Amino acid sequence: GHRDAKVVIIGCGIAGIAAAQKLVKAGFHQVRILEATGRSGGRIKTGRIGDKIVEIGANWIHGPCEENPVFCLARQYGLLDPEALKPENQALDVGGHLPWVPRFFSSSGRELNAEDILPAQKLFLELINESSDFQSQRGEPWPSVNHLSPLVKWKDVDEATRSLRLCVISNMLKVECCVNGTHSMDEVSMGAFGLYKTLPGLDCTFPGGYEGLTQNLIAELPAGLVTYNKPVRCVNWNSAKSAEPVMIECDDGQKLVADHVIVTVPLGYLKKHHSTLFHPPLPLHKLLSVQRLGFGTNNKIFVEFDSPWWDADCEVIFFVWNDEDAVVDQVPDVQTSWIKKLFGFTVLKPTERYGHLLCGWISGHESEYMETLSEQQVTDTITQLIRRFTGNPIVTPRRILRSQWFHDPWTCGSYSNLGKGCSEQDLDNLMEPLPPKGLKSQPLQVLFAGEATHHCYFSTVHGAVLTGWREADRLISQILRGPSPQKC
Ligand code: 6YU
Repeated sequence: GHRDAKVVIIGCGIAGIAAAQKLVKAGFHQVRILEATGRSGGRIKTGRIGDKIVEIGANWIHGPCEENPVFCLARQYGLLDPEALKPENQALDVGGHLPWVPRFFSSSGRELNAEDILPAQKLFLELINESSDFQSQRGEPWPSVNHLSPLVKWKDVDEATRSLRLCVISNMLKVECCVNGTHSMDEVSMGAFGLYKTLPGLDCTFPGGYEGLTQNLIAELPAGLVTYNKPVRCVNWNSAKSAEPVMIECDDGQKLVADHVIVTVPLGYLKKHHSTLFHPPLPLHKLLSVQRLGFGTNNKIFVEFDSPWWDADCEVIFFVWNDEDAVVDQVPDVQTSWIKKLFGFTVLKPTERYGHLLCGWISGHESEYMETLSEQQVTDTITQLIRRFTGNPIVTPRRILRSQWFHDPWTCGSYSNLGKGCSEQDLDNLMEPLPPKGLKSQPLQVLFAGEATHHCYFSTVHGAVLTGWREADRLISQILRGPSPQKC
């Protein structure tokens, strides 16, 4: 019957798992997942620092509400704190901006007060919101971030105050680089900014780890459906004779045959390996979109202390460099000053669960360079940084733990963004199955899911889930319908 079709899913991240779940539920019994590594979850990855559970990859459920499939699954599996389940929490709409209690420290070793910060924050939010409303056809709102400073008027303040506020704006740009997973805000399309949609609900975490989600989903799949340590080297599809099955070559030389393949490898991996991963190569329009869409690095550096040097109510700590009033989000020399890209730390709460644990955030080439340093080098630099900004000469971390997503050979970065010159069309091209349009009557051979293929929730876990379901549905509906014969 139709449900005998052989379906191979490449990648056991949340998108691959979601696709398998839907196909199995629809009665498909020849589904398998090939995963390069020895674990499932991909960029959902829970780790430990000492006895504390921390997230190496995805951190929050962005917008936990009824429309969010990750929230619904996590609730169903009983993985959330009671707080996150409250209807009030689901109704809060903060438009993606987190209402956290901040503290600001400057490189001169003093804490900044709110009056110094508020005008800069207000202006920055206006600029960002303005850009989100920007229609792509009107072009980019500013040519580069360095062009921001002349736009900033603040007439009746002295030069020192103006300079400090511009330094604060540089800090906020670095935050934005982390959120967007980009090296510089100059590299993302502000015109396309409005495509990304936020959901209501105050972002929440998984107290027992994000991997609880993937493990619960895997446990519901038939045993043995996932093959681990099985990297796929090449997908041999056939543009001409698409009625023939696809042949998949693995790194270990094994060859597998499938009627349909769902590719869920990260966009970063695709950018690097598309020429060897597909035979024949991807159609040109698809290839150009793979190249145009952005995929950047955002890493975390967890730092644990014996006792806190921050206030009990503090939720986020920003580090403002005094010499950045030219408005910059990149450092002049990566090797000597990569640490300037780290915008600061979020405080892990509640303290009873995490102790005195901070999470530092760093994006871009500076972050990629940080990955190449030893843990001791990173620890030393972080220690110097904190001592300088707090003016406390003896504060010493107990230990650190950092992520290294750029050098992860199966990810090659953190998550996707819309690069300059990107449009919705690029997302359409990326998710378009093979054989491409024009051969519509042919059976689907290769389908594309994964975080980067979602129209408005790219770069998120819920986006990835929805793309796995979407491609499973695409296959189910075509198979049940049968390849539509050419109508005359
Ligand atoms: C979210 C969050 N979060 C932080 C960090 C990271 C990400 N995300 P996978 O990669 O999981 O799976 C692919 C599999 O394929 C994998 O297992 C590979 O091993 C395998 N593979 C590769 N090659 C293969 C081969 N050849 N053969 C076989 N197998 C192969 N998302 O919702 N909340 O807090 C964060 C964060 C440090 C790295 C995140 C977050 C992103 C998610 O982790 C990610 O989207 C999904 O897990 C991807 O699942 P997948 O299945 O597609 O791929 C305005 C505007 C701006 C827009 N952005 C704003 C939103 C902010 C996004 N924020 C993220 C922030 C954090 C902190």
